[in-house]
Order: sequence, then C-alpha cells, then structure tokens
Amino acid sequence: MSKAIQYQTDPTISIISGVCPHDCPDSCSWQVAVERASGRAVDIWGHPDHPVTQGRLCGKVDRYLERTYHAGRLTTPLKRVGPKGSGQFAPVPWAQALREIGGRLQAIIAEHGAEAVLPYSYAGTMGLLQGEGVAARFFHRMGASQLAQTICSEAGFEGYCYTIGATEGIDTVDFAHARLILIWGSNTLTSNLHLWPFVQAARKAGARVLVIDPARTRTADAADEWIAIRPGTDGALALAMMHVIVAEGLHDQAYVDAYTLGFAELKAAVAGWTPARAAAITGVPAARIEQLAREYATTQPAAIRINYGMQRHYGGGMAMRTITCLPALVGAWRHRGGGIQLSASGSFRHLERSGLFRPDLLAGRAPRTINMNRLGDALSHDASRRARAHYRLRPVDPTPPPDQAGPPVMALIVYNSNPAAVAPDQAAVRAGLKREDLFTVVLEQFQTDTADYADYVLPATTQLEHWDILKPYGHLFLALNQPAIAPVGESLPNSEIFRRLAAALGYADPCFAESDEEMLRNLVAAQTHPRFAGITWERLLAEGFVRLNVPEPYLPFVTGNFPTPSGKCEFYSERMAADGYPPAPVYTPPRWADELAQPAAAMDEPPPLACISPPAHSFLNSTFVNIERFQRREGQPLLRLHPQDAAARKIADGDMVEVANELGCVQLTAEISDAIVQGTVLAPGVWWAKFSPGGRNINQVTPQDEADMGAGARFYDVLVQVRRFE
Ligand SMILES: Nc1nc2c(c(=O)[nH]1)N[C@H]1C(S)=C(S)[C@@H](COP(=O)(O)OP(=O)(O)OC[C@H]3O[C@@H](n4cnc5c(=O)[nH]c(N)nc54)[C@H](O)[C@@H]3O)O[C@H]1N2
Ligand SMILES: Nc1nc2c(c(=O)[nH]1)N[C@H]1C(S)=C(S)[C@@H](COP(=O)(O)OP(=O)(O)OC[C@H]3O[C@@H](n4cnc5c(=O)[nH]c(N)nc54)[C@H](O)[C@@H]3O)O[C@H]1N2
Ligand SMILES: [Mo]
Repeated sequence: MSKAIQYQTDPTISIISGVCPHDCPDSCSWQVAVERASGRAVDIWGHPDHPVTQGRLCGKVDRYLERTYHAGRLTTPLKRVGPKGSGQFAPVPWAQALREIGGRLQAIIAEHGAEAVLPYSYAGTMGLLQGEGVAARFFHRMGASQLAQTICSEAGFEGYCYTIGATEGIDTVDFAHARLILIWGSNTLTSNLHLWPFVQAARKAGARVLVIDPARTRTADAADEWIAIRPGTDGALALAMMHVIVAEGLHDQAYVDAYTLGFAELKAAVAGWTPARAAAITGVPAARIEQLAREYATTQPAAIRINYGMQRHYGGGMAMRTITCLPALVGAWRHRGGGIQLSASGSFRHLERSGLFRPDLLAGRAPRTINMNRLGDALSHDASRRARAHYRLRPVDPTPPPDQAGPPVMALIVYNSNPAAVAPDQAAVRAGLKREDLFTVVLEQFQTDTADYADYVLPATTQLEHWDILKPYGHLFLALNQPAIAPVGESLPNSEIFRRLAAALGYADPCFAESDEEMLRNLVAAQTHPRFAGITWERLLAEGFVRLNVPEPYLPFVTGNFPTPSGKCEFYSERMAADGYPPAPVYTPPRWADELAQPAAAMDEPPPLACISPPAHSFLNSTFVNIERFQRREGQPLLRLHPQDAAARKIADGDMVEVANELGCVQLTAEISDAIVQGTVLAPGVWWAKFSPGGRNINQVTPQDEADMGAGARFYDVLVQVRRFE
C-alpha cells in the first residue's frame, strides 16, 4: 500500500503536496503527512502520480524531516559578538536586527553608492519566489551590484546554445526508447537518480549504456561499459568520433542537408582528428574510439545524457559545443529517444518573469555585474582585482580599466548559497569575508561556513514552511509547493525577509506589499506563451504539478526548427565568430594539461596530478553535510588516487595526504582505488570547511579563473601536488 493511500484513510493526518527545492534536475514532487493536532510533519514521500518522481525520493530527501527538524536549525536572528569568522553570535529580536541592518545599508549606500552592496546567491532553493523573487525586486530597487550566476553550468550552457539554440533536448521519459545511451560527464545514480528508471527500461529492451567519465562512478559500475577519459578532453573524443563518422560515410546526409548549417566546415574541422590523435589526448584507445563512433552512428535511437561534470574545465564550453553536433550529424533527432539532453531549462525559456523580478525598478540605472566565481577578487580593495571580477561573458567582452571597477564591496548579502565552502579560491574568499570593514548579512537555515563570517544571520524557512513554484531543469513539469508546517522557530521565508528589509530601507513601492500567494498567482496568470496554456493556479493547487504544453511525445528537432539564428543545427556559427570564438568545432585543451606540459622546476617529486571534485553521493553541494546520517555515510573528506599514482608517492590507503597548488592546500584521507584514471585524483565534495581537517576544503585549490564560455567555473580543471602528510 502506498503511503498516500495509507495516510488518506487516517483522520488525524492531512496530506500536503510540494516539490523538492534543491539544485538537482529531478525536482521531485512530494507529499507530506502532517499530524493535524500538533501541526508536525511526520512523513514525506515521492508523489505517486508524478511521471518522473514515480513515488520515490532520493536517499537525502527521503529523510528530509531530519533536516527540517534538525537541532542545528537557526531559529532566531543572530548578531555577531566575536571576531569576524569566529562564529560567535548572540540572538537578537527581528525588529532590532532589521533596524540595525537597514541603518548600516543606508549608511553604506550614502557613502559609497548602491553598487557597494553585492547580493550573493545561488540555488539553495530553485524556487522562483524564494530563489530570486523578492530578492530581485529588493536589489533592483536599491540599484545594488548584480550577480552573474556562473558557478555551475554557464560554459556548457553557452556551448550547447551555440550549436542547438536553447537548452532543449530529449524528454527524460523518452530515454526509455533509446537503443544506445551515452552517459557523458554525468553521475546519474547520484545527481539525477530519476532518469535511471528510464535508462533501465531501455536496457530491458536491449539498449547498451556507456559511461564516459574519468571516474568509475556508481553509474559506470551499473552500466554496460565505463569509457575512462582524462578530464577536460571530451572535445577531442567527439572530434575523432565525427572524423570516423564522416570518413566512413555513416552520417545522415538527408538530415544534415535539410537541418544543419556548415557541414563542409565541420568536415574540414574533423579531418585531422584521427582516433590515434584523440587517443593520445583522452587516454581512450584509438580502436575504442573508432568502434564507439560506428556504434553511435549506426544504432538508433541513440541518446546522449550529457551533464555539467564535463564542462567545469577551461575548454568546457567548446567541448559541449562540439559534442552537441553529434546527434544532428547522425540524424538521431529524428527518433523518439534520440538526440541529446543537457537540461530542460530551455523548454521553459518563454516563462515571463519580469512581473516577479521587476527589473523596471532599476529605473534606468545599469549597475555593474559581478562574476560570482570571482567573489575573492570582488571583495578586494585592489581595484584591478575588482575589475577582473566584472562579468565577461565572451572573449570580446573587455576587462574594464581599474578606475572603472566601481566602488569596493562594502556590504554582502548572502542567501541560498554557502560561498565560504563552495566558491573557488577559498583563501581569497575568506580573506574578503574577514575584512573588518565588510558588512555581511547571511540568510540561512543552518550555521554554515559562510554564516560564521556574518555580522547578522537571519533564520530562513525550509521548503516545508513556505510557498513556491519550481521550474525544473530535468523534466517538463512545473510544480507548486504548498507549506506543510508553520515556520520552525522565528524563521521566515526569504520573501518575507526581503520584504521586511525593504521596509527597513523605506522602500514604499506597492510590490513589497504583495503576499507570497499573490505573487505566485500573478506569475502563473502572466504567462501568455502557448507552452503555458492550461497551466493555471487552480490546477497547480489541485494537482501539484502540470506538464508544459508541448506535444507528447516531445521530439523538438525531428524536422529541424532549431532555435538558432539560422533555424538549423549550427556546425558553423556566425554568432561564435562575432563573439570571438572559432566558428567551427575545435579542441580547447584543459589548463591542467597545458600546465603539466611546462618544464618542471624541481624534479625531486613526481609530476602533479589533475584534480576533480564531483559531488559526494549523500551531499548536495554543501547541503546535507551537517546532517549526521549523511556525514556518517560519507565518513570523512577523501582523495581517491589511482594505485600507480599512490605508489609513486609512497602513499598507502588511509594515509593523510596534502593536496596543494599555488592557491592553497588541503588535507584529505587517501583512498586508493582503480576507479579513477591514472594521473587524476578525485575529492568528493563539497564538505563544509569546518568539518574538514584544518578547517579547509577542496576549494582551497580551485581557481577563480573563467572557463572559455559564459565566465563559467573551472572546478575540475586543477593541477595539484599530492604528498603524504606527516
Ligand atoms: N546527490 C547529489 N545530486 C546532485 C548534486 C550533488 O551535489 N549531490 N549537485 C546538483 C548540481 S548543483 C548539479 S550542477 C548536478 C551536477 O551533476 P552532473 O552534471 O552530473 O555533474 P557532476 O556530478 O559534477 O559530474 C558528473 C560526472 O562527471 C565526471 N567528470 C568530471 N570531469 C569530467 C570530464 O572532463 N569529462 C567527463 N566525461 N566527465 C567528467 C565526474 O567524475 C562525475 O562522475 O547535480 C545535481 N545533483
Ligand atoms: N569543488 C567543488 N565546488 C563546487 C562544486 C563541485 O562540484 N566541486 N559544485 C558547484 C556547483 S555545481 C554548484 S551549483 C555550487 C552550489 O553552491 P550553492 O548554491 O551555494 O549550494 P549549497 O552548497 O547547497 O548551499 C546552498 C545553501 O542555501 C541554503 N538554503 C536552502 N534553501 C534556502 C532558503 O530557502 N533560504 C535561505 N536563505 N537559504 C536556503 C542551504 O542551507 C545551503 O547552505 O557549488 C559549486 N562548488
Ligand atoms: Mo550545480
């Protein structure tokens, strides 16, 4: 008997439906059982009617009540009473906190201008309302610096869009129809669990599943084959695959002729990319590349699940741009279950959000935009570093001269993010957060590494306690979240906190008087694009989630209609040329490989290793790290090393090792395993620094430097020395 049915017959229980807020493609709809008498949530499970959730939650969210009712929940506003970063706070009443924060912000704006205020946020919640909803209104009204949200997906997003036009692709449920599935830079069983049943359905019908990854992940273990590749080299693999496909005439000439642009240029671009050349770069044997190309071109439908793991590299954008040429070349888009999927976010690109975010409140002002990956630089008093922190999307966007960098950041307002743990170049971030003259406010559910550096910590509600609407990036169902329980302690939704901050600053605009329900209702009502036809507030309330109004099955590019400038899949892109890129696919090597090729100064040590830090299974970025059950499951901060790399450094399993480069160093426990390509180490992330040896985590060694596209992050493009730590 399903839990829904079991509780439905229990008169002491009410069932409330909602949706998981976390940064994951699955955006699972859930149901919560609430004891009527106490108002306490007693159970949570996956929504049984949701076609992707299918009644099941992941191991983390299945235990969500442990997080919601955790003893560490912040329940009152806190004011700093010790030195910056010491984590010493005293509770204060809301009215006092708001009055004092309002006063400080006003003084900072009066002295330095509103651009001296920097909001810092990411996807702690992906809700449209508790994410950027009222926050955007607040910062637009203020004229604060804007934040380019580059920390996750930007390089790959840009690369995908150059080729295909928007992040649309295979519908998740259609993977069941594929006969060959390439899982490329994705650890599906960890970070996209709800795709797996569709992969399994395909396998039952005879599909082969191949995983292209530097690590033999649990997904690779569960698949038919692990294709081990050196990190950041995927572009070379794709170029060689296309070389073989074109050389052997295995491409779909009719699809290419009708629906693509620049086949001649593509042919020229791949001509020199023999499998042998790619093998030397990727570590994938030439014969395997050749066979993979044939298998891919001749098995239909062929699906590629590409994900963000492969684009956290200097050449990540170009690699994504290149790989996304493959499905059009072989005509995979013709078939249900054929094509590629990076994200479904582009399927929602017509969502009208200006009524919620109110960019008009900028009233003609155009504040600077700061690249969130360069928080360390942004917080610097050095104007040339601040200039570098300006968002530069493309090579043609210049770095401003230092005298145009704008004022130093004097106030930082953090919500839905934990930059002291997750942002690159942790030493630089911390040096900024430690500044005595920086005023920092953190809206949080828990006392994170970042909250430790705050002047004021404001307690925020969790998804069980507030309203929201979720726009997923892994499927096509828009979902409503209804509050199931009252706020824990004195916590408030982000929406209400920003409303009160607006009042504290004297912002009288009527938009700050709208209730959460009102804003969400208006958001739904504001949609005019046909894709949202039939999605009404009433249906969301009654059903919990509603599918986007696109055909079923949804095969976006069966007959072309790519949302590119030419309407075709662009093997050749004028837009790329204009933006400062080669217009046809090329190989852009990762920085770690370039650095490794430099002559070494001292030869008394084995050469440095490439380092990647993809998610630990039980954590979600740095969320869940403080929940005992999940911390126990992950044990301790680890470094996976190939046996040969360990032997060369006289490192034994379980040894404490130091991982270091010019940016910093971190201590981890060695885990010797052949589940990683030789020459690369893997540190599962993202541990809270305060739970790590020495109070530092792997982002001590990751760089602020941008990837090739979208000013994206380069978390997995790092060269490190690994030594036994004495
Ligand atoms: N449990 C859990 N789920 C999550 C998250 C989490 O932290 N925990 N994070 C969420 C978020 S924010 C995101 S963005 C997604 C991330 O999920 P994914 O997009 O899947 O990205 P990652 O997990 O970073 O990396 C996936 C795989 O890529 C591999 N990889 C690294 N570099 C390369 C490379 O150069 N080439 C190839 N082929 N593979 C490479 C890694 O070893 C890893 O196995 O997942 C979301 N879901
Ligand atoms: N080394 C390394 N670093 C990485 C990555 C990696 O793979 N390796 N992954 C990168 C990626 S893909 C991403 S997306 C970023 C993620 O970076 P973040 O978006 O910062 O993600 P989290 O670490 O999960 O932190 C989110 C915080 O938001 C809080 N939160 C959740 N809901 C709410 C709410 O409603 N209100 C408020 N006020 N707070 C809330 C949570 O408690 C949590 O502390 O990290 C990046 N950093
Ligand atoms: Mo992410």
